[in-house]
Amino acid sequence: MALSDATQGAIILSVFLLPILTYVFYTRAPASNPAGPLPPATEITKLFVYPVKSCHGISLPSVQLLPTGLDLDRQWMWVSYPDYEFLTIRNLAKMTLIRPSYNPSSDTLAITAPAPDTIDGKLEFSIPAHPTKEWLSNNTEVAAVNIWKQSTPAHVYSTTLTGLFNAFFGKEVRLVYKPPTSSEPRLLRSNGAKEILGRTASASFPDLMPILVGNESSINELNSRLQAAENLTLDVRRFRPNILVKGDKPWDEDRWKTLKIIPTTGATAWKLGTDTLSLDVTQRCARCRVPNVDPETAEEHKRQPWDTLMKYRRVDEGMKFKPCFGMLCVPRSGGKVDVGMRLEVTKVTDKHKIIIPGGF
Ligand SMILES: *[C@@H]1O[C@H](CO)[C@@H](O)[C@H](O)[C@H]1NC(C)=O
Ligand SMILES: *[C@@H]1O[C@H](CO)[C@@H](O)[C@H](O)[C@H]1NC(C)=O
Ligand SMILES: *[C@H]1O[C@H](CO)[C@@H](O)[C@H](O)[C@H]1NC(C)=O
Repeated sequence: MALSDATQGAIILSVFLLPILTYVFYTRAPASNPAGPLPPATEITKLFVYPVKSCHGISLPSVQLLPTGLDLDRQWMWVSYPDYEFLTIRNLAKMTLIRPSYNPSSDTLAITAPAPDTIDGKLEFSIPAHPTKEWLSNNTEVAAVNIWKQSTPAHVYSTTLTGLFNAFFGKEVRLVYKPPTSSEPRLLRSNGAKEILGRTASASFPDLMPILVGNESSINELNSRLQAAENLTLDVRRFRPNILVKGDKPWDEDRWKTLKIIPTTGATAWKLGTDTLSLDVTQRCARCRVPNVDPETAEEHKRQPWDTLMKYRRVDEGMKFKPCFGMLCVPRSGGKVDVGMRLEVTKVTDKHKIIIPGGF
């Protein structure tokens, strides 16, 4: 009996095609991840630190990645006196006019601000960027300071150094310092809390996490919208990133889960046994209106980029009423990071969701 065409077709299908289809089904690994395939490797184009919280940033060609973030980043902060409550650019836009500069040969930070009631007068003082215990005991006193309803001990600088800045703020203030290694660390909360992150991690004075990674392609995409709407181009520094990467696909960072930085040969990582620096991406960075402030002039734009971001960047389920820009990270291992190093996304996820900590 001759086989019908249909039967022959069925035999061919089951003998040849089915095993192939089964093989293809089980080996299409990227498509089985709902967050999609890993993006191609990219490159670090800028490194920024903001030594004094809420003040102007510094771009560096190279910096140490510590367990608490980039060295010199937000280790200092201004507080009110006598209640030691943190001061922030959120309600004091002019804080961005306070400019730190770093002198590597003397390892000092010079802090300047415009002197009030002068044309170009400056207030200035200089402090060690990596103070010794002895210097700290000579020039500071320890007190508990408050940041986002968290109390943490810090070194309060003598007003013989910082007193001139009372005039800039128009009230009594103090500069405080929390070293990257502390016997009483400020523990991370939110998505960086131990029960979420899986380990204990801390930072000096960032709002939430030690590191903000930003992607140039995303600021470019935002700028193309702002350009079309209001002939406006914003500098990425308004978003205060620490590590800026190049990229081709805007907003791809929304799904990043772990990152790896490939050091130049000869560099050593602080986590022995690894030759890479790695970061856990804990969450998206929900934004307030601080990016509306021009970091050079302290002028606040009435609408942008807030209005535009609100239209299309409310992308996090945990914080639906704020737009997101950039990804917050906690270092897993560290060492020297240079501009030009390769950055790889090693894991992606579709499960990012901001946990709002108490006090915010
Ligand atoms: C600390 O003060 C002592 C006593 O005045 C002085 O001898 C010492 O040089 C100071 N050390 C530093 C690092 O400033
Ligand atoms: C856009 O802004 C630039 C820089 O501020 C200005 O020179 C130019 O004339 C503006 N163009 C339009 C169409 O308003
Ligand atoms: C940013 O960088 C990545 C590098 O992995 C690139 O592939 C991606 O398309 C870029 N865009 C964003 C924002 O992710």
